[in-house]
Amino acid sequence: MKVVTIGLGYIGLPTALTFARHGAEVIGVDISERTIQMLNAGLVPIEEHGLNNFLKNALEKKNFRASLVPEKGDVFIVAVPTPNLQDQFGSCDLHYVEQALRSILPYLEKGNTVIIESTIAPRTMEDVIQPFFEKAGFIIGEDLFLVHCPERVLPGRILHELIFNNRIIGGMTERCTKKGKEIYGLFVQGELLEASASVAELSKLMENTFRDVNIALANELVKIGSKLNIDALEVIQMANKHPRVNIHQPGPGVGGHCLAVDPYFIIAKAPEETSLIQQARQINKSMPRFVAEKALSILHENNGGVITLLGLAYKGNIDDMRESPAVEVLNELQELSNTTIQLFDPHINDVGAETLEEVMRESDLAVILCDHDEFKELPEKAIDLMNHKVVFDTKKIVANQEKFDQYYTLGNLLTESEETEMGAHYE
Ligand code: SAJ
Repeated sequence: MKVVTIGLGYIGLPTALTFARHGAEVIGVDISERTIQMLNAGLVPIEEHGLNNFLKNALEKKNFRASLVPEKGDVFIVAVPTPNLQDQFGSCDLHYVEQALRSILPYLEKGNTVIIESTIAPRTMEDVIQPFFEKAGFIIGEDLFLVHCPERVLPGRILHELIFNNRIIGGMTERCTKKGKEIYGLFVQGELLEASASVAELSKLMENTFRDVNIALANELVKIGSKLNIDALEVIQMANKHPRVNIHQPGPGVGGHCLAVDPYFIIAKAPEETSLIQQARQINKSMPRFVAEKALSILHENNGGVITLLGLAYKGNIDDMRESPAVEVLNELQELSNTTIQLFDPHINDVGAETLEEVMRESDLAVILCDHDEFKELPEKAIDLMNHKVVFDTKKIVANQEKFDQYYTLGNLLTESEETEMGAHYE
């Protein structure tokens, strides 16, 4: 089987290399010359556990090659970004997908299968993609097989989840679905779930929306706890002891290219029907401001002037800053004050300081914004260099809390003077 993958990013590259590892001949196509050069030289442009090894192996076996242009094959897999359009509701921007489809069209032959892995708005396969190929003369389900097979892997665990997750195979016809199942059957050990393309599209979007809405509930709880001086994190721990309750974890906001993007694709298609989804988005988007304000009130309590932000990625142990709430916290802090801000992220090169010692020196407050392993046990040497040993741990991951004079989380947000004030209020 010869597979041509279009897009060699966070999803396309691991997918291409997984096909190669399982015996397919794979051509990976991308519009970035740098990506192509790096890959053919054996260098992986992104951080993802195990990917280096996969690439090395595939190049040695000569069953993977990166190229700027597609070529003929049996299966074409489109895994390009689908960002939000800057319109009223942030609808799905299909222009990379359309560009990818135009690029493969000259190489398509009867009997080929085209798979869209990119996340797309509900009804896109039926209303946009099928008509595109029909216009080019193909009969879908007879001489071209068209499938939407949304990726569902978690960054940081991609190579494992590609194999073991269940996979929705949404064909335009039954024959299309059957083709899709044969193709992913090469390596997927999870269930291959048959669905229509429209069901596949909306399922994928609802998975991330489910998570977004549930995180919003946890974030709202933080605000309630902060107002009533009740530890929201402890409340979550207690409530989750109930067998049917699973409150998610609050944080400085929701980032990444999925949870912060996908719900808008549904909202844009059904604005009147999505008030809960819209409200959840608003709550999650309000968190960076909330965190920035709290950080400033802690800083002022200690008459400090220097904040250190630890972690700029959108979540722990990855190097991805897309839609990162940490960057939003930085923007909010810059808008709200002229405090000196120092930055550090051990997974992201070229931004901020090089070491924890360097970034904590003379700092009055360290704010942890993502749960990188490196922050779990902050070195005493670095803490000792701080001007005030105060930390605001928005992910509650620091194990050696006793090394700080003050330890704040999203569960205990009141500074001493706020607590005194609150006591007076209730007396
Ligand atoms: N977050 C919280 N609280 C939580 C969980 C996450 O604040 O309890 C935050 C994270 O810090 C991060 C954001 O949410 O900023 C998103 O992180 P994530 O780990 O929930 O998800 P992603 O965006 O890395 O990957 C998601 C996954 N979807 C689901 O788990 C339903 C993944 O399986 C999808 O493949 C991926 O989106 C995608 O590509 O759609």
